[in-house]
Amino acid sequence: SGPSIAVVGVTGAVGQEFLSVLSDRDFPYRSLKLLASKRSARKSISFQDRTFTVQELTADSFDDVDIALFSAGGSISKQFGPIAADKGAIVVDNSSAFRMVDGVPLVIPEVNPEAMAGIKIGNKKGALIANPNCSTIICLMAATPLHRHAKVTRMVVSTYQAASGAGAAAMHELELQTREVLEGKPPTCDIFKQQYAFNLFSHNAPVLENGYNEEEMKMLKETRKIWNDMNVKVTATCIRVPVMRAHAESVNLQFEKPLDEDTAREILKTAPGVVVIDDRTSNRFPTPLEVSNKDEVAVGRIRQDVSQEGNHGLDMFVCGDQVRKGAALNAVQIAELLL
Ligand code: 11C
Repeated sequence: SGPSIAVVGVTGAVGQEFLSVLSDRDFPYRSLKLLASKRSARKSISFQDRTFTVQELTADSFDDVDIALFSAGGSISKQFGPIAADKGAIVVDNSSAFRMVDGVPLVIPEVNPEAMAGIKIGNKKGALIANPNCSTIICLMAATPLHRHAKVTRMVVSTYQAASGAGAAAMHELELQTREVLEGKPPTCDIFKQQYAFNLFSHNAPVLENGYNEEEMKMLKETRKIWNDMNVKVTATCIRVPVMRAHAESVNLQFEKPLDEDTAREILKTAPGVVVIDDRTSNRFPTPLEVSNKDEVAVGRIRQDVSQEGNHGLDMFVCGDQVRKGAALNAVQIAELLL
């Protein structure tokens, strides 16, 4: 029993993680369809003691699908998302295709589940729901509980983003380059134009006319939509670092009301999906490695921003698994809200 599910882009890094998360959380389903491009069709995938054959994604793939989890890139979502929704499916889309479209909820279940009110399995008309960008999800998991308490007026973020954000091929390139550099060979630069191993560089998203790259502007626009606050000021600098699958972010917050660091730490300790690692004595704070393959976002370095008067500012350091909470887990949690 349960809904009929389709996974679109099942052979990608996030597609594979959808399956792990569905299994880990014992997500109930009556049928499961695994969809991918023609190139991957007919591949076998084992899932929960059964072998599934990947089917080619076509306009006919969505007859009798209740929930479709999409992670196959923006152009596939734009082409097939509306087709699936017209056939009655609720599409949870991991791409940026519909995030800023009016009427499409942009949801982090711990933050704004109310945005998807009224969307139900069994409604004749399907719907599109967008999964936010991974950097936005990881940042807002920690910033929102504090925002609810003292209202954030300005947020300054610097990211340290993992290879997984650019897909399985980028993860492979990081591993390959690391070996090559250690062996004194020239590094293979197929995915990124510059050396990645033992280096870091500005995020690979296109740079816009205002000097920000698209990843940085996503953090600004998506935060405003998720918090339903068009006045919150956000600025970000996004950097790709040679880490495999978890993003780290330095977050500086300015509040309307005063908020001291002890209260902030207590708020974060009880925040859903958040763990606090903040031990100044032993210099133990979150690392991308220890949150890898974990569901929770870790936060530490929680401290008063001394540049702001009257406890109106805080700094913190946040780490979260990009593939899991930054993508697949968040999407499956959205699907859980539909059950
Ligand atoms: C990264 N956040 O880490 C990106 C990848 O809008 O979903 C995902 C881009 C997006 O590189």
